[in-house]
Amino acid sequence: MSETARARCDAVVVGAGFSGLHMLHRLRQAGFNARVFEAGSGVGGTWYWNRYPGARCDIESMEYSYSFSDALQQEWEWTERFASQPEILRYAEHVADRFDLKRDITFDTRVEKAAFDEEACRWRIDTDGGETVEATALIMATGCLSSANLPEFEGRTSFLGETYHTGRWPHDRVDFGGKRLGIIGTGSSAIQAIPIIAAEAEHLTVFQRTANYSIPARNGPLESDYVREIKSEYPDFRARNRLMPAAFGSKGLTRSGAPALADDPTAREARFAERWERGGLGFLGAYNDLLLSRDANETAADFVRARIRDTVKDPEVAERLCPDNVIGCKRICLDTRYFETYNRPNVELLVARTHPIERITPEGVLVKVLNSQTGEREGAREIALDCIVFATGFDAMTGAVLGVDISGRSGRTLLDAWSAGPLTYLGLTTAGFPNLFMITGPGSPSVLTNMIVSIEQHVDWIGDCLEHLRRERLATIEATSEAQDAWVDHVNAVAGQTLMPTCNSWYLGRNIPGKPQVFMPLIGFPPYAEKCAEVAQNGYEGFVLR
Ligand code: FAD
Ligand code: N01
Repeated sequence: MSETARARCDAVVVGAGFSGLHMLHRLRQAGFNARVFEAGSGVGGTWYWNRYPGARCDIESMEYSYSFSDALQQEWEWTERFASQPEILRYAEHVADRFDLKRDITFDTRVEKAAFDEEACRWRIDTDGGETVEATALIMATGCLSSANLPEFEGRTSFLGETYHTGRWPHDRVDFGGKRLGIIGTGSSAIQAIPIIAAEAEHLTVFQRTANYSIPARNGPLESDYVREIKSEYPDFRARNRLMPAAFGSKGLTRSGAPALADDPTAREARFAERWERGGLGFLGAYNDLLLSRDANETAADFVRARIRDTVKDPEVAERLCPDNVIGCKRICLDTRYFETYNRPNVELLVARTHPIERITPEGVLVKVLNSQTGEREGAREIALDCIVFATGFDAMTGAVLGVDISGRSGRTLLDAWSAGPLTYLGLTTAGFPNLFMITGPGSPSVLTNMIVSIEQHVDWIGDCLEHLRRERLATIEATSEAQDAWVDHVNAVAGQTLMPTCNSWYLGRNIPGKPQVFMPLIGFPPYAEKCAEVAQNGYEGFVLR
């Protein structure tokens, strides 16, 4: 690309995870010149940053991969049912090299600011490397789970030992041998890391605020016959998955069309047990109404709680690990011997109900000691630690987009436009910000799906849209406020028909103090994909094209 083209291009893509890589390839194929900026030193996004022990996928390998190139999906060999972080990172590297993507990616560079110039109909984008680039389109491929959440515990910076965040893990191996560790959080990241860290550390204290449901992953090597079978019909397999509610799992066990309570308890138990034994996210697909009816949900929750009580030898510890919220209102976790880990003599579980964190001290973590019956304070206890792991998640869905100072028409900032929560049309665009696109933005199915499927669907839609603008010699596309308002209402209405908004999840922004509480993802991939296609076919309904 010439110097002029580098300073003035058709599109700037922010982020070089699976979204950014595919977007760059798609833009190039359509003859656009595009540049990608990536804060990290390499490609892979999530799989570049989250190198904590045990990090792996919860979507099966044969599905968690791109479908846009048949040659790619035929040649790549996954080794396990659920791929590990190193293997997924190797895959991202392979894709970047195979399609010669790195030459248009600027690494170690954060996009800090983007302003829309209304006269020129172009975005002006500033990086922390001091570069300014002009582009017709600005495409945020910044990730739903990329802005690490490091809570402001009092005294956090006074701690004299080592600290780590699962989403910002060092590249070199961290040696926990002979050390006293504390891990804060019991979400998916912690549930994957805890069994491995516990086996290595001298002692591990787990600080749990909310107990979580977890299903055994039952990971293992991929059978070559299975791989051959999928590869022999890959396009059809992908197409069937796109028709599934969360865009994965068409080859799993079939769903019962009947409500959970229509089965007698023995049949229901057998159905849950079959899925528990198979392992994986398919557990929640046992019945269609598990996320619609509290009574149905309780049958699945009871089943998991019974498995926790079977597994954890100390009945008091087992009770602390039993969640009491709706199963599935947070993304369900997959584990390998997570609950078994609490039978180890070197692991202690402290829960916020009786031992909430008061502050971090130079030597460790100080917890209050509360009476388990009355909740009254009985004292405090300092847990001496050599190392603290923050498995405290992310400022999800909006954190990374709002991490860039974006201003649209009349200089209005996105931060201001979204002050009461994210407003989008189709989760792809936002009114007042022409030619700004978000891949897997709030208001799209994104995190409730196999994200690679959602990424590919968005990349194709954006690619087609930019080709349309070029063909029709149009300068801008912008969502109308009316279409956006109706879309936001639709996203909320769909969520409101389910149990999904009933707990303190990051889907609602409840993990971040002060964040507006709005259910951000849209439930249901197939009708969403249909709607996006329909909007485009109808001449970009709900948009103004100039
Ligand atoms: P990301 O991979 O997050 O990439 C975004 C990139 O943008 C990052 O590299 C970041 O550095 C960069 N960036 C952000 N802001 C800027 C800026 N201002 N300037 C420059 N660069 C910037 N999904 C599934 O479907 N199945 C799974 O099993 C699964 N497992 C997961 C496990 C973990 C630990 C996590 C955190 C997420 C998981 N996800 C999973 C979700 C996962 O994020 C997506 O599957 C997918 O990798 C997202 O790709 P992306 O490119 O959209 O975003
Ligand atoms: O983050 P989380 P994560 N004080 O937000 C606790 C994907 N993923 O990194 O539940 C004390 O789920 C918080 O407590 P609570 C997946 O989509 C997938 O684990 O809010 N505790 C919680 O226990 C997942 O959903 C995989 O009460 C605090 C934990 O920290 C998403 O990424 C693996 C706290 C955070 O859990 C995020 O997962 C990993 C505070 N101030 C990630 N703040 C797969 O298996 C937070 N916590 C594929």
